[in-house]
Amino acid sequence: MSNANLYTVLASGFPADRSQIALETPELLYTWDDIDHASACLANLLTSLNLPEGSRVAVQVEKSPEALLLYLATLRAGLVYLPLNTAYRESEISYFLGDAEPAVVVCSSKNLSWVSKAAAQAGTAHVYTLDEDRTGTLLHAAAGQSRSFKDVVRKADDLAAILYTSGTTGRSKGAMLSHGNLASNAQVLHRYWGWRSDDVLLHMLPIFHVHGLFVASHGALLAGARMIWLPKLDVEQALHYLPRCTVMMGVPTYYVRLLAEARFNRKVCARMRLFISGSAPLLMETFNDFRERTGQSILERYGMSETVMLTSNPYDAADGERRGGTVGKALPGVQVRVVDDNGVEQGAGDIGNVQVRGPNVFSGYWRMPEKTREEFTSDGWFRTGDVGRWGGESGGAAVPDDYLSIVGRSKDLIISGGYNVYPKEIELIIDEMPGVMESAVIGVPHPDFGEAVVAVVVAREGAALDVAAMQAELKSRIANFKVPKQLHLIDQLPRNTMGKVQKNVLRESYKTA
Ligand code: MLC
Ligand code: AMP
Repeated sequence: MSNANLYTVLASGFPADRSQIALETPELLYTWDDIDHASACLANLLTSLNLPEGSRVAVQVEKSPEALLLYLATLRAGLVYLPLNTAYRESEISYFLGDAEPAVVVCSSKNLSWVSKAAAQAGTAHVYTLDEDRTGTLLHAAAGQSRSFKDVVRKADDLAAILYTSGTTGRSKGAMLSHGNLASNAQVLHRYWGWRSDDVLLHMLPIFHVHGLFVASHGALLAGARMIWLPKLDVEQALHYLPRCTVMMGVPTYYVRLLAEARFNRKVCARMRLFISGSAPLLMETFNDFRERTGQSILERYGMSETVMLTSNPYDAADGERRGGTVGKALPGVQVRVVDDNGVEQGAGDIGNVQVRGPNVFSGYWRMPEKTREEFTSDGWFRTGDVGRWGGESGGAAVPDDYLSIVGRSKDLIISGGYNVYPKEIELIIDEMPGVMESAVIGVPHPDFGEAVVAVVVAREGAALDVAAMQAELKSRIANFKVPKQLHLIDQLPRNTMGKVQKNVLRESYKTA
């Protein structure tokens, strides 16, 4: 029986000469042998813990090569990887650990005191630290382990990772992705985007979400291609490394920030063959400005935590043009449909709900069978919550009928700088604050983040609210990217005849605020 372990699949693409460079940071070089040996040491450590089948390894650490190695080791050991955004605060982490009950938690040493408290409450037996300078108890514990490891045999539908995505009710859900979900998507993208072993990927994305962890890293690993591994988006560093790179991935903010730098030009991009954007809508203006500045068209694709990648603009000109304002065609093997509220498929040009099916689509939400049932149709299509259209027009020109455009969302979601923010989660916290009667959280256009979070709050009669104190309270409780950039006090929220808050009216009122 062949092994469907995702690491085994990715490693099938590593070059025969393992002394070549796999990963480069500004300070260090890691060969393919280093990736193999170091992930083996970590996998041996995890295996030595004798954890039950399906145990979760929850990780909230700064980006480093070792953080990637820990992910690969978790796959190799057949355990389930659970990445957590480094911006999450204590109450958010307590929720995730309480819900997922991981057997192992790895955190930054600066957060050890509060993370270990949350881990103890969740019944986690093993807590390690890992810092970006290759220190911490995890590497110490792994140091004596063997440098060889036989990947644990996994079936395609065995669980590989859980990715928490926030929900419209304010409660985050863990999307369960299998080895097969991730491997099939990596293989499809490998072919569709023409990955080559001589590619050099500029990797500046965080590695706790689909985009940086799966789409970018898997792409390079499966191709046996080098990654230039930077801790975060840094325009100066990008200008330094881009002339040696061939592929870059980013959320739209990455491209907005590159374009804001006059030194970003054709010469810098001379070796680049592919700029990819996703996770949030790329403005037509950014697509056009980029083409003018560099002579290259950004390839926009669309996906989500529950499904990995779903659609992509063509890479190969033979498959069609890259059309700004669209997310391209369904990827090979992925089925995408646009239906009305009764499930009837819409014709080209008509707007409807986007539903998907395929080997990449997750099996359900962790310990939420009800929620899982709600999000799938009876015939097995996953409801993305996105609203889209086949064909139609974009930028004043007709779009071919097999290109999808995302025109809105049926879920109340804000995407800020590529991070999802569910208004409900923030409204619940604001509503609990003393003196608050009610609140509404909305997204408004923002030149850098695409959308910015704004809160509109109504005070109880006679209560005087202190906006700065409310902001500070929010900052202490939730990840910084969720904290409203502005908080407005208002006498009453606009409501329709059904009593529902009219967020569209608020968005209009505060769009230039
Ligand atoms: C940072 N800040 C943000 C923010 N990121 N505010 C709103 N939205 C964001 N996304 C704020 C912080 O709160 C802080 O404010 C200040 O900016 C500086 O923080 P920073 O961390 O130094 O910011 P910076 O490094 O500039 O980060 C911006 C960014 C980053 C755009 C580079 O957010 C980023 O890398 N985003 C990528 C997200 C991503 O990978 N998404 C993929 C999801 S997967 P203060 O006031 O506290 O100082 C997915 C599926 C798919 O969606 O299809 O891919
Ligand atoms: P997440 O839950 O973090 O994985 O975010 C997934 C959501 O991001 C999708 O449901 C879309 O709403 C959005 N998204 C991803 N890619 C794009 C894109 N290219 N254009 C518009 N929205 C996108």
